[in-house]
Amino acid sequence: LPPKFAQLGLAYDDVLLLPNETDVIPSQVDTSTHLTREITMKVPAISAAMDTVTESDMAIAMARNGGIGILHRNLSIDDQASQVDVVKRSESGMITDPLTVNPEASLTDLDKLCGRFHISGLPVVDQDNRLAGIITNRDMRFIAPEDYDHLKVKDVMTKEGLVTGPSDISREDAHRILAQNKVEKLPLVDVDGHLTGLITVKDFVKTEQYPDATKDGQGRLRVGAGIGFLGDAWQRASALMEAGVDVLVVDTANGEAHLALDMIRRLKADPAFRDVQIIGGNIATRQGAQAMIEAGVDAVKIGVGPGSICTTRVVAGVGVPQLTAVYEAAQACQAAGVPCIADGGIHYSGDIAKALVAGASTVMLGGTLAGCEEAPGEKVLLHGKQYKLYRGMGSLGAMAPRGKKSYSKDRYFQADVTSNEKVVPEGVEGEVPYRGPLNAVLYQMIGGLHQSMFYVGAHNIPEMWEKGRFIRITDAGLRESHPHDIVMTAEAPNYTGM
Ligand code: RVP
Repeated sequence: LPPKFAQLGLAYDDVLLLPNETDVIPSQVDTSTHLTREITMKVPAISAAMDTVTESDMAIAMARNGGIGILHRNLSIDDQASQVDVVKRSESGMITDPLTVNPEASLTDLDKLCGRFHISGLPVVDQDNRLAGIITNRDMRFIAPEDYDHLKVKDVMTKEGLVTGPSDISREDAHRILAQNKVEKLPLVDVDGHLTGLITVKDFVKTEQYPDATKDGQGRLRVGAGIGFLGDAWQRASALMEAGVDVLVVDTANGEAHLALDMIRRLKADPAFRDVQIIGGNIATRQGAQAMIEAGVDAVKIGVGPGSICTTRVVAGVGVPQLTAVYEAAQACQAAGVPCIADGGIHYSGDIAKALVAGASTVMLGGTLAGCEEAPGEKVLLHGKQYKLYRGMGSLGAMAPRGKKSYSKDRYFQADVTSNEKVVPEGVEGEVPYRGPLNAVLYQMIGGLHQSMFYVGAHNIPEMWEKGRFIRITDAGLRESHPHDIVMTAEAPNYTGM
């Protein structure tokens, strides 16, 4: 037999960071980082591609707060692509292909469109894309919803004295015109009156409100999306790319699978995907990271089995304790200049710091964010407390949903199983406490990271890699780390118990 035992694997709870001499002020640290080779972010956090974590609301909130969301793929290609569209249209410097409405459309149709994209009004254009008017909630304010069906857009839109700007207007001029005319939307038109763009006041406000937002070159929020590698995966990738996705994540439980690596190679070789960054995962060893790098990924995602809902380590007996996995994989990644993502098992803000010190550039969060307002699903009341559903993508519910198609079984290479009873789950389903809006949760998680950076003496993430050192601890050390010998009587916003 060949030698069988690798090194000892360590989890986040097995270590602590050593304090250092420091001149760092926690509020002044720089947490900016690389998501991929080409995309940078101000906050090293990513929301997981899970159907109880990231849909468009979460992706918008994550990008506004300086991170990014990866839309899950347990839904049809059209639905996933339209979620990309919702994020990309949620705010922008200038919208070059604004949503529009036809003068003949009913107010019911208009209302649906506005609801879907969370917008308050639209430019109205004729068949030739000539601006005919604008319709906003101001025009709709005194119309009873019963009348929506028989009234048309042209009956209520504003058409006189339209305030417009030229196609090549500067941001400053646009702001001035909006302010002078006290309007919220500025359609841009060419010399023949064709609509060429739209600038809205909301976007100026959002830019001030969210200075750290992760945005593309056109000022639109960035968004990622998960894809597979079997069946219609290529079609999915193409549809997402056309909708404007910034990052595709080839998402599998075993990134060393040849099919996943082939998908990455094909995407990287195709000039059509030139502007889309490709993340590959998950792997948990140095050799796994190396395979991803050789396939050409723009970032490597690390984690086999650390997820809070994951049973891979018991069902298959496979995995690597996450701190060691990150440290090992990061050695290959850093040598190749490819950022890596520590995915799963992050419970406390201190774990984010440990993942970064081990060599990661960012962390991916599932369970920590599933309780947020912006995560999909309703709140449920259990024993007088509010909870939200959280489930593994390898759980029975996600791989064999009753009466629905599962689009993500292939993450666990179970695409060919036809009977639901024959699914072998690698995850569980449950509830996590409701935690309110994402910005409050991230504030605590990233605030904790700022404190870590102060203790470590790191002004930025590369200094975390350089200066951070771990000390291994025992069970007694772990017990000592958590609150002890006290009955907690108040909930802390950043501590949920051991
Ligand atoms: P956590 O943040 O600890 O809840 O872990 C989230 C991660 O767990 C995901 O990003 C994904 O890599 C992994 N996952 C998702 N589903 C399952 C499963 O069913 N086993 N695991």
